[in-house]
Amino acid sequence: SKWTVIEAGLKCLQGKGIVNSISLKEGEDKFRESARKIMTYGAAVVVMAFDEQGQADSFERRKEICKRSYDILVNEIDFPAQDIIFDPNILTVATGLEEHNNYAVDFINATRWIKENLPHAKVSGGVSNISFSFRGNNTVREAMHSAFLYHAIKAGLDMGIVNAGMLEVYQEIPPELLVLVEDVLLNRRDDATERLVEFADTIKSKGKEIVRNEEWRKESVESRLSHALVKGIIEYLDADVEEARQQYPRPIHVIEGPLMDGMNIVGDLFGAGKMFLPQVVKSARVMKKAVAYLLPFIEQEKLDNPDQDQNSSAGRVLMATVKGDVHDIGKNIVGVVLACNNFEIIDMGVMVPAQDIIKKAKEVKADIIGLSGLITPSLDEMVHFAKEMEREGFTIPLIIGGATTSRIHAAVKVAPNYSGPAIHVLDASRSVTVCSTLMNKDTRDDYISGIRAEYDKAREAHLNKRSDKRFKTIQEAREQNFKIDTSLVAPAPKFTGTRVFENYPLEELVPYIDWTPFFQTWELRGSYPRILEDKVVGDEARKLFEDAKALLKR
Ligand code: B12
Repeated sequence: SKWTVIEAGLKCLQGKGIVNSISLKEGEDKFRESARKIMTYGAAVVVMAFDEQGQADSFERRKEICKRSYDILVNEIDFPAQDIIFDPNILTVATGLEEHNNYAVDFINATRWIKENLPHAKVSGGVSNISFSFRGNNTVREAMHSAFLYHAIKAGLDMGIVNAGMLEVYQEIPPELLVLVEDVLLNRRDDATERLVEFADTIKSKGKEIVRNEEWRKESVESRLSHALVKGIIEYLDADVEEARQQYPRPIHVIEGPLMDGMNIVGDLFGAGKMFLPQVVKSARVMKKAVAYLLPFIEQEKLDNPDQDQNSSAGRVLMATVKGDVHDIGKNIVGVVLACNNFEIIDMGVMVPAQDIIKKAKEVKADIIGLSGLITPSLDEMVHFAKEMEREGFTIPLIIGGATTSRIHAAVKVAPNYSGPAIHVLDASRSVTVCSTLMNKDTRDDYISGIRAEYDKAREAHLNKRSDKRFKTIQEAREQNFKIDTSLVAPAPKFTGTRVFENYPLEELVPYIDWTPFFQTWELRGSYPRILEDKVVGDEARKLFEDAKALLKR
């Protein structure tokens, strides 16, 4: 950490830098001095859990050093707490030394402690250290990295340095290996290291390539495509996509079917913290390559289709992913599907500022503007875009889509800001019907007024739901706090453990059912039993409730 080099770097940076790293190794004065300089450049800082006595290697030492560093930074020199990233040392486990056995657990607990006790501070770590004992055995190392990340992220780890090529999908770690790895990481048994070393020896000599399990190649083409997407494997992609293309009636069906199904699995695993960003990037690449393979066939299909008049476009759709958002797989698919249906697509790509889209729409005389967005900030950007369309006097339809958008967002937030039609479209296949209906003079007006009526109702239901909530003042809430009657002694349970009821009359359970999730599943908003009296959905809720009870009696 040569300060002159760091400073030269900070001077050249356009964005916000992160200095990696400072610590209390050389005492508090040096620590303060470096931190003050870093603050002058507006950079963030990685603080190693290191002090005058050396590196923290227990939970207590990690806590002590991080707390001391935090107090100096935040309370003494006013360093912004959100710019502090602690690195509480990921140290190698399974070394054979007993005192190393709890290293991963200590790191995870320290992470949790930092997130709970040092407000706004972040936590990072160098992940591959954890598996250093298994150098040369990538199968074990990859499993260790993923399992470690899985648990550390749950405890609050914000970032980690990891070789993206050395990560297994948590879900895909063979169960036998996962147990052994987690035994080591979570220090679950005394012989955990020996057992993992023993297992590692059985696969060591084979090396990564040879041990790669190729069983998945024997499965159906749909499963193979899913597997390739989840694991980011490009090797067999063209052959598999070709096989699927020959099996499915139309090339577009391969996108809408197995490829979309595979991406949904990726989405679920990512959402559950079982896949990590670098892996999702690989999946995205596989998806793009598969779509690229199919495109010429889709084009050819259009040329071969004698019923379609190639010269007259069904309409000109300007598509873009909104400013700040990089997701484009969904937008591209919608573009392809619409193009297959004779729409002319002008795709502006990703992260497109509202003003650029507006300018382009005027220039190309777009019939419809299609916005895509998948992250929460995109929802506001879409609202902003609707306002801009209004300000610029547009009347053409605005269609919006992407995983985080919804009908209710379109109805409550977007539509009220634009006097033209603003419509949420759930997926690519629906985009064709929506765009075709909008472009057809005979169906357009009825469709738009139908959507407006539907959105008015949705907005009303939404407002109704909100006005249901009457909040107490903080004073009232405090007066209602839970009063503990300390004189009461909890009775001892009659038994502890599990009791199995073989023949139990299930109707006795019915009064205990929490019906609220049931109504939610049917998209009727409100809590049971109040929902039965709700002004908007009460009638439907009561009917549904009667049906459900009748079903239970059968
Ligand atoms: C792949 C992916 C990525 C890839 C994107 C690659 C690419 N070129 O697109 C990468 C790895 C780059 C990425 C990055 C990030 N991602 Co991401 N990503 C995903 C993931 C797993 C799949 C998205 C996808 O492609 N789905 C498949 C397509 C086909 O579905 P779709 O986009 O919904 O499109 C369909 C419909 O919605 C509709 N549609 C879509 N657009 C449009 C437009 C119109 C006009 C119409 C009519 C219809 C329509 O039709 C499509 C086909 O039917 C999702 C999870 C998920 N469940 O969606 C997360 C997800 C969207 N990502 C998420 C996050 C948080 C991020 C990051 C912030 C992560 C990070 N920490 O850096 C960054 C964002 C960076 C940024 N500024 O945008 C979150 C968003 C959460 C939120 N509410 O904000 C999600 C939901 C994951 C999660 N559960 O946490 N991501």
